[in-house]
Amino acid sequence: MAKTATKSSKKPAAKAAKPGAKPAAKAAAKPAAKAKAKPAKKPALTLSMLKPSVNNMSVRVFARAAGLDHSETDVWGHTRSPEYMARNPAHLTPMIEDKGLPRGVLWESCAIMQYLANKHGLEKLYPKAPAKRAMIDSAMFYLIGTLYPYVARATYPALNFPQYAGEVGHSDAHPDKKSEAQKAAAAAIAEPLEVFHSFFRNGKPFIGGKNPSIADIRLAATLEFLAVIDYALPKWAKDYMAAIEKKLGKAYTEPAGDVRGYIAYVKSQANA
Ligand SMILES: N[C@@H](CCC(=O)N[C@@H](CS)C(=O)NCC(=O)O)C(=O)O
Repeated sequence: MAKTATKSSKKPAAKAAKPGAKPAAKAAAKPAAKAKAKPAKKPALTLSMLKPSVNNMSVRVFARAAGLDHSETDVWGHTRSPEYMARNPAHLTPMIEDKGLPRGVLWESCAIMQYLANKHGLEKLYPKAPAKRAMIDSAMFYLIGTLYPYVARATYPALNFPQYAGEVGHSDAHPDKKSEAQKAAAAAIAEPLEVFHSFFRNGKPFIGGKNPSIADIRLAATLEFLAVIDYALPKWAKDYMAAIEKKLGKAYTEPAGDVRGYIAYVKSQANA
């Protein structure tokens, strides 16, 4: 698996050793080829991300599972800075910067996974055959367009995330009204969730078949948020998430740990 370098956008990158600096005695004794070894090259692919976010978790899991050499920059508190907005007027994460992109950057988690899977020929994660690929695309669009808005409305208040303009949670409505809306959104999750199970998985271990696809990564990551409201996931969903974690191993658990850590933190604050 490729190494992932993570840095915070607050901290400047560590200074490289000055050219011409005296080599240490040991290094000086070594053959010239070794002493002149070039410093590791910065990966060409960089990911700007927020650790508590499942939109970001999706791409972070994907990049690790695909073994892509990349670096991560934590942009917490910086997405609306003039520098970030100049590159990404939508001020969103995840965002990648990759050579060859017409505008230099790309955001939207699913588009990022599709692009990188296309670019690197990752057929196991994103099948090439049009009909199979269409099912993965359909599952991801359904997730972003239908499931995720319910998940956001149900969990963002508990996560202390800002809610979307025009919704009850964003308004100055009475707390009872907000709670009612949050409960309605939580209740609405069951139907699309079942669609992923009965229609998209259709008896297979994953939407992608025997192996998790980018749609599976996107779905499992999304379901992580539900722990913040102690949502009672159906047994199949718990088993499904465990199966993805088992298949992907550290590629999944490492980014999931950031989301889970944030959820544990907000829960401990709420109970304090
Ligand atoms: N549909 C997008 C959602 C991206 C999104 O909502 N990103 C949020 C974090 S969860 C963000 O970066 N917000 C920072 C901001 O708006 O300033 C995706 O899947 O990538």
